[in-house]
Amino acid sequence: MRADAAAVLDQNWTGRSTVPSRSLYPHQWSWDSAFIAIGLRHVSVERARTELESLLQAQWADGRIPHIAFSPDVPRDAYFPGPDFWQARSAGGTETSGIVQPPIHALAAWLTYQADPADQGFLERVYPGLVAWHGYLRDRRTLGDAGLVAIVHPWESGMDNSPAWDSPLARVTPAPAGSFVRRDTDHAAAGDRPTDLDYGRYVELAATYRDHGYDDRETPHAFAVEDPCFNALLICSEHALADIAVTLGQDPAPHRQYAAELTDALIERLFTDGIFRARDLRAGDLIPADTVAGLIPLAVPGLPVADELLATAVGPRFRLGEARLVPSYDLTADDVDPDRYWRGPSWFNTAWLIHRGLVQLKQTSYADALRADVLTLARTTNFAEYLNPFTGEPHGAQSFSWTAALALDLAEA
Ligand code: 2M8
Repeated sequence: MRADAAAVLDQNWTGRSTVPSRSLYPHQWSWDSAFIAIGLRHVSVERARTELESLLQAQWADGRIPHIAFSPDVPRDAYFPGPDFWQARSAGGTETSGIVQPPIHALAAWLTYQADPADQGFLERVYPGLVAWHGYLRDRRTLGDAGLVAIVHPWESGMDNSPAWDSPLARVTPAPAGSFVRRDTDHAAAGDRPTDLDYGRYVELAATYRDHGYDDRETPHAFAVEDPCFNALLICSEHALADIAVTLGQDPAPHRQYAAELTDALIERLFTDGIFRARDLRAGDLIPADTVAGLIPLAVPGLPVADELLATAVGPRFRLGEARLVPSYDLTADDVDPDRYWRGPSWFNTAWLIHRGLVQLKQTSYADALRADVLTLARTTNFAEYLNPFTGEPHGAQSFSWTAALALDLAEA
């Protein structure tokens, strides 16, 4: 499995970063690169560093790390929405998208550094960009009044088609179906992917942001949501920034302080019924859908409600220990769909994050079982993008980079 996983990462390596999939996602994606670096460090720490540093070259002057850095070597229409749709460039001139993805990069940088602690130069190079990234989120994306950061597009959650986004998305008038051409359904079964209606809404939200110059003060942001996964990963990454600061002889206190404030706000604002739920800032209430995003705070160090959250993970909604990996959506929900994108299937990145939480909580038997399932399924699915949580049947892309990388990481654990 290790050799095959390393071969997937080799096939998908472009010379300075790794594409998630040669067919479906032929550019550099933000949180994919972070997950990829976490596994790549076991193959080549030099490549893992390059993966993260190339992503930081796509960072904007305002600190945001865009969700896609486009490759000039790929046809401009290979992926939709491509560079001609977004019309955006980084400070260094890379063509990019204008939205973001969950901030797991500082944690990835810290883990990459630990693979070769002799190279403090890497931390010195990435620390300022990572601080600026979190600064963008804190200063421009604290859209509610509780201190949590908000996402302004479903793609920013990384869980694009989550049932949690159905109600806030329903308020968005979709772009007309004929006004754009999807590319994803050229490479993946239409029944596994979001519907055309949802795509029309994604396009409308992104076009509105673009037409306001990606300015968070000017854009009306019809979709504005406090997502538990996004905020939990920001907390994990603030702890990582504190560790990096200590290593570099700088003051970790502001990072620990922000992490503590976010943790308090996460519990105060989003914890209910044994799980974290997303808050719709436009409607002003919690979104009732229970998704795997609500379990990701298990990875937050010292989470005071970890026991209750673990009980939910092993209960009927997610069946940790019985289901394959961890389903993306409540298995008792009427509209759970075990095959459709983020509406039931299991992903390897969420399993990796929950495994990390279980290890921190010293839940060894659950952690070991989940790790074994990741290692088995990575091999039997040919490193699938996602899979059916009842049968393990693969869906989406194969030879998918973060699946290979995170299986490799757990193989080393
Ligand atoms: C998926 O998202 C992209 C848009 O960013 C898409 O559907 O076209 C998600 O699974 C996301 O989490 C992931 O980063 C991306 C690339 O693997 O694909």
